[in-house]
Amino acid sequence: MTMNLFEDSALCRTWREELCPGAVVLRGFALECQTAILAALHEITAKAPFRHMVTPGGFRMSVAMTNCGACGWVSDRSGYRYDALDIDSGQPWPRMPEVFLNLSQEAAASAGFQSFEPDACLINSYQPGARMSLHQDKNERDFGPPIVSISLGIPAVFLFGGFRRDDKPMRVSLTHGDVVVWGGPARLRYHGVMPLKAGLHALLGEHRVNLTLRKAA
Ligand code: MD6
Ligand code: FE
Repeated sequence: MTMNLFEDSALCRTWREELCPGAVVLRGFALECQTAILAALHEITAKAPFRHMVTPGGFRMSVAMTNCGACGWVSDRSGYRYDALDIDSGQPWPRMPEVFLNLSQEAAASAGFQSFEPDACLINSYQPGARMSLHQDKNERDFGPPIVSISLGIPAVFLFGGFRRDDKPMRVSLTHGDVVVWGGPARLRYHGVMPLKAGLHALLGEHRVNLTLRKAA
């Protein structure tokens, strides 16, 4: 009999780190389809370019954003919400590429969330200095489905906190190909991203791009 060190070698394509009940980092989970992801990303940003949205309080966000899928996350003076239309072009957001859908469903299932059906993918682009302050993701209609977060490009320090803004967050380094699945009892934890340090990635240059797939409607 041969020894198998993995519980299920077909499913175990990465190292996993549990952050807390409901949140797991799947290291390198997106690497095997990185070429398809980057090609899809170029098509999306040709139709719906990255832009710096304005917060309801009137501040320009340091992270540039776009979306794909049936709904897109937007912010302007009237608030944060999901909208079927790109408010800059008036057009529907580009469709969700198959590779985003498949990868996020595999990651969700591998973290124990079956039948994940995302309808929104928020795409964040960070340049050195860009940051995301601590927040909860709560514009979605239902907090039952998880969020799947795919990190690409130069590494970032992800802040992963508690259920109150002032709970001291853990710091988790996320790098190219890492996928975080986040749901169940962790779904409403505060989280954010430290100001991005300068770096150079072979495929993404001086950027970090993060995709978060959600079931918004
Ligand atoms: C980012 N991510 O990593 C920002 N939200 O660029 C998020 O805000 C986020 O990664 C919910 C779940 C996972 C995330
Ligand atoms: Fe978030």
